[in-house]
Amino acid sequence: MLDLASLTELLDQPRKIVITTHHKPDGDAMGSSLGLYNYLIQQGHHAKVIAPTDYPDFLSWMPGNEEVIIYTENTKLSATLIADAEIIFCLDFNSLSRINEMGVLVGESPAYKVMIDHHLEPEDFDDYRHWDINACAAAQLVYTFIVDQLQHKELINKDVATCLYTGIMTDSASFRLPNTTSTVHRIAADLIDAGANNSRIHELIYSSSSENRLRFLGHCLANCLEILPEYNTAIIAVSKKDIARFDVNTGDTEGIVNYALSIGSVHLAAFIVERSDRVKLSLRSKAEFPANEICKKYFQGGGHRNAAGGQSEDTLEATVTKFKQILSEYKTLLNY
Ligand SMILES: [Mn+2]
Repeated sequence: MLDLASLTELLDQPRKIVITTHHKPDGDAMGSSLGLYNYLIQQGHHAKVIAPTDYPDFLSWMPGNEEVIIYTENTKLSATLIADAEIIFCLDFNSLSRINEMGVLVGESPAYKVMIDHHLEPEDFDDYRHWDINACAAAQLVYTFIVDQLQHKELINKDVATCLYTGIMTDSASFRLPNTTSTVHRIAADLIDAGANNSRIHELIYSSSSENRLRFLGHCLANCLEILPEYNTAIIAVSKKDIARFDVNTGDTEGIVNYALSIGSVHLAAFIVERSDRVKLSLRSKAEFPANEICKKYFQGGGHRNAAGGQSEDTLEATVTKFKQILSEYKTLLNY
């Protein structure tokens, strides 16, 4: 691993830079990427954000969004940019498998790779690393990278601030998760001072549902929610048929699991959805319960303690049954 000080030197001159993030980007993935992008272009760098896949409309308003390249829609251009890059920033992920086929291209590129991330157990593909699992968002680490490492607080302009605020807000579940420290609030305050309109950002992210999405949410809560009182656990299981019936789009399922977790007695919530090729699980937990452990051990996934994801090649019914059986192993931990 190289010293970040030499990266600071590298960035003294305009460079060809690619910024990428994990597939199916969320608010932190796009917020951290575009935050860094809006910083780098002020320094005269030739920077491009390449997202491995598309992302929902409620994330498509951030400054610089119109310049984002979607890999699956522009494979040739993306491959050229990655091969020609001098520096590739890898934000909000730490394993090349998280960027699908792009992982091979990034791995083969002669560019310096910079990991800015807050997930557990980073893979060893990077040359530079700004990594902290205690950070609530990759956007928080982009902030500290710009301010503490590069000493460019004055370059946190309105565009940078808007993107970074969005990343921090979404990944901390609106400043609610246990990793929302006083430092995070101070950074958020700095970003507001730099021009981020916090109220407007909340509105753009959380109050931009489509009618379909809201009706789908209603269906999930009324018809698909199951509570297991002995495990303080709630499950929302959704079939392919439901997805088709409500014309559910990318991002429409995001956050639904949090409604299940909002029940006072629920310590663990699972959103289990049947997709075309596999079943996906999204887990959220309160306090110390390790949602990521279940995903890692049983569902080829992982994540953070309070927010994790996984998948299964079984049917929806079989996956739900397996999940319920696993809960007995965690009964004591769930009954705190
Ligand atoms: Mn993140």
